Amino acid sequence: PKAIQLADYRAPAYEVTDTHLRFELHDGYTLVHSNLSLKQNGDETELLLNGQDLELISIKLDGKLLSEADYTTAEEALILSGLGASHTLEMTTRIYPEKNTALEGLYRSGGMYCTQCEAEGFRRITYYPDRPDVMSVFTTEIIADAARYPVLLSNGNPVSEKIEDGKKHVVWHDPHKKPAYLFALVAGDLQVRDDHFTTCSGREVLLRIFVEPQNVDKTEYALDALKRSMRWDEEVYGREYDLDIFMIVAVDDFNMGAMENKGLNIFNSSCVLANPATATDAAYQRIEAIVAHEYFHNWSGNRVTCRDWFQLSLKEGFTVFRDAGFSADMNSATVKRIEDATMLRTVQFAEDGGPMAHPVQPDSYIEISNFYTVTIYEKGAEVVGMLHKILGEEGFRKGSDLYFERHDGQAVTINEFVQAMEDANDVDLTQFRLWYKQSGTPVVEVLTQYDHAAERLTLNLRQYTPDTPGQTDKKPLWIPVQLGLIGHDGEDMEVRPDQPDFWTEDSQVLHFREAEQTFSFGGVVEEPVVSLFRDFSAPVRIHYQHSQSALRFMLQHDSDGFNRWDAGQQLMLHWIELAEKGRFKFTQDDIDALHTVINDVELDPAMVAYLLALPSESYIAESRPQYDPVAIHKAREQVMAALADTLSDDFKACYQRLNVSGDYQPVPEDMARRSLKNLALSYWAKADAEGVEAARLQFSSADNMTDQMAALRTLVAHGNQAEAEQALAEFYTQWQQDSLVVNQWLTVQCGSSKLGTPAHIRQLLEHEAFDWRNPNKVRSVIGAFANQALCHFHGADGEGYKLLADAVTRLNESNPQIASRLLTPLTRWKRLVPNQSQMMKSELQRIMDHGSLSKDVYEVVSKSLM
Ligand code: HT7
Ligand code: ZN
Repeated sequence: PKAIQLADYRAPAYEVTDTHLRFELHDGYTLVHSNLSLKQNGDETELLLNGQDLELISIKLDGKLLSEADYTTAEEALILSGLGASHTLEMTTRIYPEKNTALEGLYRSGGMYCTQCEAEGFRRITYYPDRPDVMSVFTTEIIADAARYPVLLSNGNPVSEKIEDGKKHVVWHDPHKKPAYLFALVAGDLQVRDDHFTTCSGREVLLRIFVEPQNVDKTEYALDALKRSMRWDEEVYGREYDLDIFMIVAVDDFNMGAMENKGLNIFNSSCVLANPATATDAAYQRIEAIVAHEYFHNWSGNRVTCRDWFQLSLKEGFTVFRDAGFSADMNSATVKRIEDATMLRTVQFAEDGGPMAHPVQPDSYIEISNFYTVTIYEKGAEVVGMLHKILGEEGFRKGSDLYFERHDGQAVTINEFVQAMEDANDVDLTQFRLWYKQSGTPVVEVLTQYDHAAERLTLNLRQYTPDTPGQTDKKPLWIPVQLGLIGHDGEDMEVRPDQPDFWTEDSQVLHFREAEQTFSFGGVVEEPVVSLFRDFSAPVRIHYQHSQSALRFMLQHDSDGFNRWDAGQQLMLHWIELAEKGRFKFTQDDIDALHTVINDVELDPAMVAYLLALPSESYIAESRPQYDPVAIHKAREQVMAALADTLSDDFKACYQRLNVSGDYQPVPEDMARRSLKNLALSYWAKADAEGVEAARLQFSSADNMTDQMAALRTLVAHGNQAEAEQALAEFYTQWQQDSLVVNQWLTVQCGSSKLGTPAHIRQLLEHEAFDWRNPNKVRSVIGAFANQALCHFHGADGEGYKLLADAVTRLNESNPQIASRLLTPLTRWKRLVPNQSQMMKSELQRIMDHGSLSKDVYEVVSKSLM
């Protein structure tokens, strides 16, 4: 397959000013009639229509039926040449949604029809210029059996509805121009929960969530999150909703989390359905974030969209930044920052260090679906976040206002986003743009020197970005370093650099812009503890050797919550390293620091839980150039046991203090309490049989899934085999009717370092609850195994790798997107210790040798083997 290059971008030859679609849904096939109004853009007279797996029944140009001689067909395209200034093109295609297992285009999930058109799914529905810079006004008619498909939905506002001869006909019209990737259609026997929202200008919007009948009691929270998102976007970004109706539909078979189709968001049911008995606090928080994310796309993505897919982060990075701001405002901002930085350091840094490393704005791809990555989304959001740090709250808002105003209704580039920020603030962001173009994780080396007599601190910073596939010799970036100096009393000292041009007082940000720069600070009366990159102010690796005592001090005193947590993580990483060398033992100072944290009742309990949680095995792995997952697992277990033993009385007391009864509420304070309570339970159970007994009791008496699932996890991790098996069996008996809960049951086992062996995974692949066609099931079993049960996935016999390669080969045929995403852990082979590394590479080669690979899998495997 051929790579697509950003440098080859050409504006479309024809616009489609109006798109009329008629869908006839029949058993076994669907007919799609389209009527397109075409208008020439420049001098080019050739129109390329994308199409994939379509049966063309008829094609008419300006009312005249065309024969095969009148057009050419290329690979997945139909080309009309010698066209004039404007035309009407009518086509009928036949498609087979029932046979569509790739879940792109129009497909069936359970008893319903639904679509997924981003990025290039629309071309599986009908021939069309399926590119984001072709924006059109859509009118959509849907015709289907009235009894089986009473609900027929598409984008925009409803226009008409009738039933004739047992068939329901519905017409929708979307007045906003949009690219085909935002098109959506749903048909099914669904129930709806309604609500209303009054916008800031006083318009009434009808809010509707459509679900299968058994799920109506799981829709309240998403609706609440939606209304809060709508209000927040008005207040924080001045963005008002623009249709009379906003709909969400829950679908069981879905490749990703959700999709922002104009006025008709389609959600993976796992990302929208929740009630206290079935959803954990983490699920509630995920739902809140994803509902917000999709809603925010209405402006950052739909009203202003991407010119081409190289600009994907224009909408995704910005929208993740926006949803992070929302979550931070709804919950604890520090905890949200810790979660985001953890994700970046574990998953995005790994991507940057692997064969698929790419810039936030890539310049080439084989399959665009492979580029819905943590780099595009999360690193993209961090880049926007750095702009926010540099411009400040007010400057950033001026920039976003200008961007939306200037580009409303357009398909634009990342450069135009940065330009709006520049123009609104009168700054030169030329150097900053490199963040979009250079791949790889920058490294910042820091040296500090304190001159007591002169009361002066010197800070020497050096930056470099390692080579990544296809990119060498990178230039210095503009790195915002949020800085604090902490005195011996634990209070922040005043920071006054001698280079005021490189300092922003409001945000306490130092602007580090050269390969090497030295900053000095006068009037520093005592040697401070230097708190660098507060609030994770840049997505970089920091090389700075804090002493152990400085880390303990920061863990207890840093006024920046993020760095407080980070200091604790650095201490823990050090303990784990010592354990691996057989030299770990707590010092009294370590114990005192941990005591202070666990007994700090003033602190947000969610924060305490994060401060006491050990870094995950993947986080530890990612902090090293090469790693041995089994050794990491053993060392981490040893430190966990020591922590649990040393503080067992504190954990017991903490658990008992926080284990209060009362109705479950998915509100931040209660979630925070539960998170610390359940962390304490887990440590207590690790240390003591009494703790396991408490978990057993909590498991059987819990009235909410957060507590039940936490207890189940604890029993699986720290109970004996019989206790774990019994709890799992009881859980399955209780929840086997609820597919989303069963997914959690699968994940607990498959991601477990106790149970997640290849043999057990193979057994679960045969279980009645497993289904290869459902991406959530595949992720719950194979994804959890390969990404969480690292000591088994990387077992010495290579069985884990073989299992993953078998799964990828199987899914390559039925669902290439999922196959390719699942592959990620194998692509990291160069970072593993030699034995493992070789076996991983052989499995990649085995996939390659399989032949007939999808573009998705081919791209990832071939780049990994380079
Ligand atoms: N913009 C949406 C992306 C998406 C997607 C991409 C490829 C294949 C399937 C997909 N489903 C959704 C999701 C989002 O970022 O909001
Ligand atoms: Zn998105």
